Amino acid sequence: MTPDAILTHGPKVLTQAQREAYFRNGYLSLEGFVDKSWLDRLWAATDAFVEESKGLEKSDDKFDLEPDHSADNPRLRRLTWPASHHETYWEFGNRGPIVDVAEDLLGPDLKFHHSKLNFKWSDGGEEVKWHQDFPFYPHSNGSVLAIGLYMADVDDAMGPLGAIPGSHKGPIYDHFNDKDEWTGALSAADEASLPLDTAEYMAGKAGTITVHHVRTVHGSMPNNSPRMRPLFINAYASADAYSLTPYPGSACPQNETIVRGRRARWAQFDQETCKMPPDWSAGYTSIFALQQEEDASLRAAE
Ligand SMILES: O=C(O)CCC(=O)C(=O)O
Repeated sequence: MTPDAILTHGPKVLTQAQREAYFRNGYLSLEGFVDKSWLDRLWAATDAFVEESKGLEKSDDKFDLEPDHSADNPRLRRLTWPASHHETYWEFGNRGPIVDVAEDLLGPDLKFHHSKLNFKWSDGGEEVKWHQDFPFYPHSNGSVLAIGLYMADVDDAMGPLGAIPGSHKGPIYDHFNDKDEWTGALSAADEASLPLDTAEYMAGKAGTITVHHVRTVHGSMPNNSPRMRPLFINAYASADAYSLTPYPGSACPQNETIVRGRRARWAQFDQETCKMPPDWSAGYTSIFALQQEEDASLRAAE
């Protein structure tokens, strides 16, 4: 759906200025948008998963772990597809307050795409390099976004999400290197062509949400603070934005669920080309493992 068409529908929770800022800049943050009762429920689920992860020595399709993760010193990078693992996460993604924000920015008919909980653990939790989401999950049009929830207070030392204003209106960048291997990140040359000094880092108290457009160039620095930075991300698409690839890896049954309105009878297309991502049908770990080059087999060219 186009921004003009979306703006013909009255907003649920955002002001006109916030909607326009999102369409202009490609991102938005809302301080303290999610209340404590939601955060308490999400933490109850999350604490149990951190406990469960202590029994693991290496990543699997549920937990993405830093290489030195141990029972005494758990270091999670990501809980993959939380909506598939606990009903509270899915209730939040399906009916929580962020769905109103998604509707204000995607229009009245919208689909859930996926969720993930990126921990970025204390004292060195890894960076996420500059990238766009579109090359990971290309759609027939760019009316797709991701909403991140800070489940704890996040300051500038903790690797808050950073976005480059206006970059969603620029090119769709190649996320393969010159050997045609998937890197999940922009090349050094493309980074150099961008005004990285204009990046805005969206720190915020617990309950703050970040919203970024699927084409916005975004990333985050390492977490060098003594506290972890849990960012619970849910991604949505306008109903008329049809996914061009199956969802990677193991099943995420909620993928493509209509969470507001109805299924689109017609797909809308942007007139642009985009290199397709690798075939991940045999498995996918996470952007962290890919960008840190831990599993070369996942990076092989198609
Ligand atoms: O966790 C972060 O800081 C960024 C996450 C992100 O961009 C992603 O998972 O695609």
